[in-house]
Amino acid sequence: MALYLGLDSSTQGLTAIVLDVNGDRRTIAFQSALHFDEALPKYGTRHGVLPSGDPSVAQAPPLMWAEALDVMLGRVAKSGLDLSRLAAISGSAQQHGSVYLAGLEVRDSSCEVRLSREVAPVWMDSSTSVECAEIAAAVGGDEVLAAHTGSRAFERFTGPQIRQFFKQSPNHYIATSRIHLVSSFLASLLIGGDAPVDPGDGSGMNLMDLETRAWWPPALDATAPGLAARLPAIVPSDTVIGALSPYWQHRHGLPACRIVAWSGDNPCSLIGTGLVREGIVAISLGTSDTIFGLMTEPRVSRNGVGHVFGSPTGEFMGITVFRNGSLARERIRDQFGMSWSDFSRALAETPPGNQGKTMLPWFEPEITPRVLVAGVQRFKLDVDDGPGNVRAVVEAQMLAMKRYSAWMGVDIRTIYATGGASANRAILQVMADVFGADVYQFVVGNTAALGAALRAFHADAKTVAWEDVVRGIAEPVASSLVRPIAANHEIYAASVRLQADLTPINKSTTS
Ligand code: XUL
Repeated sequence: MALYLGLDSSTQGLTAIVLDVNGDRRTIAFQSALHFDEALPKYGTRHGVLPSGDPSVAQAPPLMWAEALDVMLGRVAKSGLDLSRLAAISGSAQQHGSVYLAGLEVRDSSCEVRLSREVAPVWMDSSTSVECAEIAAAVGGDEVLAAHTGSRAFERFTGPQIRQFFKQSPNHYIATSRIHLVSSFLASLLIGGDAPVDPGDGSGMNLMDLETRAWWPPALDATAPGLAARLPAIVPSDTVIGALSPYWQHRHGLPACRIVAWSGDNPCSLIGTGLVREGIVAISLGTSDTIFGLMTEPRVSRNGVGHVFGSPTGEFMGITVFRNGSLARERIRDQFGMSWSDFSRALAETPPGNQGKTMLPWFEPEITPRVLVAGVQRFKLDVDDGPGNVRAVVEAQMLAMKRYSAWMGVDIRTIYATGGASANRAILQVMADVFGADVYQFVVGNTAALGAALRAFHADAKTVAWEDVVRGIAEPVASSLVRPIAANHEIYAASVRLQADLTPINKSTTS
C-alpha cells in the first residue's frame, strides 16, 4: 500500500494527483489544482504568460512556478492522507520552456534560486525564426536536424531559444551555470540539487540525439558556445534522481520519499491515457491541442510538421502540436457571450460541414501549420454568426488535426480524448465524425498529472510491466463512447480537401 504524487506544471496552472496503489487496485486519493493568474496574481500573468507588446514573444516567471509548487505541497500536506505512505513523487511540465540559473542553494531551512534571466521563454514563443534557420544551416539542414533530434528546428524548442538568449545577452549567458527545462527546474527544487532531464522532455530541445539519448554535439555547437557544460545530464525516465530534500520535509512535514525524473506534459499524458502500445492515438484538448501516440520506431515526420519525442516507456512517441487550442475556442465563446453549454448548443444546432462556412482560426501565431503572423480568416462565414463561428472553429481544429497527423502512419480507428474540452461531447462528436473513429473519454481529466503519478509508481516498483501500471486507472470509460456518423464523415472528407486548398493561400504561412 503506497501513495504516489504526480504534479503537472502546465501553461496555466499546477495540478496535483495522489495515486493510491493497493495490490491491483489504483485509486485517486487526492486531487487539487491552482490557476497561476488567480492564485499568484503578484506575478501579473495572463493565462500563465507575461503580457508582451510583441505577439511573437511568450515568457513566464520561473519563480511563480516555484511558488506554486510550495503552495501545492502545502495542500498535499494538509490533505488528511497518511503521508508516511508517500513512496515517490514525479512530475510533468509544459515542454520546451527554459530556466536560466546562476545558482540554486537548498539548505535545511532555506531555498535560494538565483536566476541569470528573470523570465523563461515558453512553448508559445515564436520569436526565434532567425535562430532556427541558423541552427538548421549549421548542422546540414532541417532534414539532418530532424533525423537526429526528432524535429526540424521549431521556434519554441529550447535550442533556438538558448541561441537567441546567447546572441541578445551574451553576458547573462556567460553568467548562466545551468539551463533547465521547466520539468528539471522543478525537480531540482524537490531534490535540492541539480536534476537531470529525461529523454521525453529532452527531445523537445533540438539538442538531443534520439537514438543515443545523449546531447548531439553538432546541435550543441550550432546553438551556443560552452553549452554542454550548462545542460543537465539526460537519464532514463524511470530514474530515481534523489530524495525529497530536508527543506520540503521540514517545511511541510513530508517524508523523505523518492523523487523520480520529471518529464514533459505530453510524454506524461501518453502514460496517463494508457498508451503503452502502438496503434491508438490520444487527442489532448488543452491550452495547446495535441495528437499523439506511442511509436516503437522513430519514424520522423518527412514533411516537417510533427515531432518524435522519447516515450517514458523507453520507446518513442509521435506528436503534432497546435497552438490555437483552448484559447481559440474561448475567444469565440467570449466574443458571443456564450457559456460552454451555449457553445455545445450552437454545435448541436448547426449542420456538419457548416454549409461550407469555414475558418482558419489563427488567433495567435500557429505552430501547425507554421504561421508566424496571427490572423483569423473566415470563408463564407459572417463574423457576427455566433453558431456558425462556433462550428467553424471546432471543425477547423479537428480537420487540421486529421490532416497534419497523417505523417504518423497510424490508421486511426480509436481516439482517447483528454484535456479540459474533452468533457464536451458535442466537440467529441465533431472529432469522431472528422476522423471516422470511435472516441472515448477518461475519468481523470488531467492525464499529465496522472501520468506523472503512474511514472512515480513504475519507477518505485521497478518490476511492474507498463500494462499493469496503467490497468484499471489510465483507461477510457467504456460507456463514454462517441461513435462516428458515416454521413458526416463523408462530408468531412470533402472538407479536409477544402481546408488543404485554403491553407497555402494564407500569405503569412511559411510552410
Ligand atoms: C509540445 C508543446 C505543448 C506544450 C504545452 O510540443 O509545445 O504541447 O507542451 O504544455
